Amino acid sequence: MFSNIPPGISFIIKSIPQLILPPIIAFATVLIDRSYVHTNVLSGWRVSLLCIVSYPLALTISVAYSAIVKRIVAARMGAVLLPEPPFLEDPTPGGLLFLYGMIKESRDGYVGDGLKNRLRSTGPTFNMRIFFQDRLVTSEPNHIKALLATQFEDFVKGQDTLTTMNSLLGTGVFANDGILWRFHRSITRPFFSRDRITHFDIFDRHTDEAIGKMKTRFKEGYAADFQDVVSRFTLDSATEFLFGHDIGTLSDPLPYPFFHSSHSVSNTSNTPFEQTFSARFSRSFNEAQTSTAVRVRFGDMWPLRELWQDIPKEKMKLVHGFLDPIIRQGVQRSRLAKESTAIIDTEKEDETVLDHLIQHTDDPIILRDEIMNLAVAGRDTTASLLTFTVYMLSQHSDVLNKLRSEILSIVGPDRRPTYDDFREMKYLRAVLNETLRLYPPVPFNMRHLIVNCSSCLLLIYTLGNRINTRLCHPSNRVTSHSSYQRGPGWHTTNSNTSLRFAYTHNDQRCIYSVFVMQRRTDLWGPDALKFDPDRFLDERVQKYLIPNPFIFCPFNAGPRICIGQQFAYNESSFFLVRLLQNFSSIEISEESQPPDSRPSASWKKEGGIKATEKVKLKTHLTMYVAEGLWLKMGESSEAVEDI
Ligand code: HEM
Ligand SMILES: *[C@@H]1O[C@H](CO)[C@@H](O)[C@H](O)[C@H]1NC(C)=O
Ligand SMILES: *[C@@H]1O[C@H](CO)[C@@H](O)[C@H](O)[C@H]1NC(C)=O
Ligand SMILES: *[C@@H]1O[C@H](CO)[C@@H](O)[C@H](O)[C@H]1NC(C)=O
Ligand SMILES: CC(=O)N[C@H]1CO[C@H](CO)[C@@H](O)[C@@H]1O
Repeated sequence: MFSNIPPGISFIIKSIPQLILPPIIAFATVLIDRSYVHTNVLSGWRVSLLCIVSYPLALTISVAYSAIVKRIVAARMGAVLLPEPPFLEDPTPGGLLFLYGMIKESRDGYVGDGLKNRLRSTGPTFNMRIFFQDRLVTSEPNHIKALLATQFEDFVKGQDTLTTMNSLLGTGVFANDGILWRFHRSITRPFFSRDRITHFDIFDRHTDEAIGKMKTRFKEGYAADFQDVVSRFTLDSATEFLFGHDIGTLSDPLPYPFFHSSHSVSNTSNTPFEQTFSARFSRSFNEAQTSTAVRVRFGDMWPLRELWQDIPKEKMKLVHGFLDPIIRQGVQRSRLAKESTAIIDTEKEDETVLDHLIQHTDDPIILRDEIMNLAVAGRDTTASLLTFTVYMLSQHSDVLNKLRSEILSIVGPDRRPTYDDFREMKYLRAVLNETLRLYPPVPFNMRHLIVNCSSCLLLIYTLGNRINTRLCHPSNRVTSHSSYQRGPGWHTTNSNTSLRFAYTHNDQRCIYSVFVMQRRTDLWGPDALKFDPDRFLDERVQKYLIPNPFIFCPFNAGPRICIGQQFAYNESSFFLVRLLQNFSSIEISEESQPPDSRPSASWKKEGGIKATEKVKLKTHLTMYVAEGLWLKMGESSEAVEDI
């Protein structure tokens, strides 16, 4: 019913009760007061003052009330509240100081520092209250395991996610829960689990185009924005395998560094390049995603930023306009095929994802949404992995040389790589894994805790120095702690185990950060902040990863684990092999890095990985390099290849 009303307006309509209730109650109180106490000084300004004061008063009362209720319920269950950062860290009401810090961090701070600093005073799982709303924040592998796998049913994407993402993704696998999610996942997944050699043809063509473009640019003596190149590569590849038409963004000219006179691409005026369809397409697609990410950041309040217009929906118009005719044609083609042949040949290899989906539904909206879900899920993530991998190669020539010699010895200098090659290339996998560990493309994510009762317990107990987690419902009320030690999946406890029950409540938001977790020195060893692919191959695997597999979760885990994981490994491996067949040196071009994207001077002082960072990291839904990654590469000479 509200679908055509701008989000801001329907938000305000829904908020009317909250807006008028406090002053009405305040006014009523005064009336009662007057009739009983017979004061007749009810002047106009008093009433207005009362109405104004009624809002903070109502807020204070409701915040205090819910805090007291939580405390009582928790105490009754023998639980404590989740630790919170000390009040001194943020004495402002509603966590405004932290919110300000977050906005500042997103501008020139280092990703995740805000969380890391709080974690120091609270431990890896804590409660962060912003706008008086509780958020469980965790970077603890056992809690992430509970969230994603063992207690999957209790932690959902939730209605908020669906509403926020709807303009971008419509209905599809990404933002749905329950039966709808299961349906979307079941029609999408099989496409990724079959043998598809044709993908390699697609990768090959676009890889070659990308490498050719960069070669030309390097010959002119300029650096190229590698992040831009791989974003086009993944978009062209994705569109081709999704619906058989590549958008052709790679055929458009590459941007020049900021100091060059024809640096027209990031210039928002209507230069010819800006007018090309592929540029407009990828711009609309980017802006739709960025404006969706802004919604996520603003929490419940986002509709107020979109009073008159649904911004992502507006941006998606161009994308939909392009997709709709392609989908209509696909549906028509499949109808004709069905009419002309009595027996439907189900064994036939589906050429594209669209061909595959049409076998399950011919609803054009479902088809379009499903395609968009895959495009959003697969494009920037893979571009991010490639960008950070090559960034790391530019900083670690030893790794670059080792990877190159693996490529030359297994694939050789010019053969096209195959899947069997990738299976043999242990070091390549390790390089990708190490990049995914330090620079996970999806650094932060969120779930909502839902339970079919008004309150529930997140049981946190420590075993030695590990923290473990179990969610339990109040129906099995805590009478004695020992009753929890016998159930399935429980570690046997001993005397140095202390049990602590932390209370959480229905619809609590739970933020988890694989970025923070995958950089923890207590989980990965003292050298956790060092980029070292060998940690996935030497004794450190046995020591850290094998006993505790949830410390590495770049694709998440459990029933919602990334559908495209193998596809992404295939695509990135292919691109990297081809890249290193053509180039033997990679250098970051610091002078081409736009001034805004250079790391803040203060990072140097703070040491660790931050001190050696050459670029500024940013994150919307995925992580990326601010203003692009500007590189120069040296072509591999014949002499080097002659081994
Ligand atoms: C390096 C590349 C990639 C990374 C790091 C990555 C990471 C992730 C993560 C963390 C999730 C979980 C999101 C959540 O549940 O909130 C996810 C889900 C998903 N990914 Fe990927 N992804 C990558 C590439 C791809 C590709 C190439 C595709 C498809 C072409 C893809 C398709 C999907 C889909 C459809 C989901 C939703 C699954 C569901 O909710 O059931 N991903 N991915
Ligand atoms: C964009 O290009 C126009 C001319 O086409 C120029 O006047 C303007 O200064 C440029 N803006 C930026 C930000 O480079
Ligand atoms: C990389 O990580 C994946 C996913 O966890 C794992 O299956 C694979 O064995 C790892 N490869 C290497 C070489 O570490
Ligand atoms: C990766 O490539 C191999 C070889 O073509 C294929 O068997 C496998 O299905 C691919 N995986 C995905 C998810 O594309
Ligand atoms: C664009 C370009 O020059 N690509 C080359 C990269 O290397 C492979 C293998 O030597 C060649 O086949 C490509 O032509």
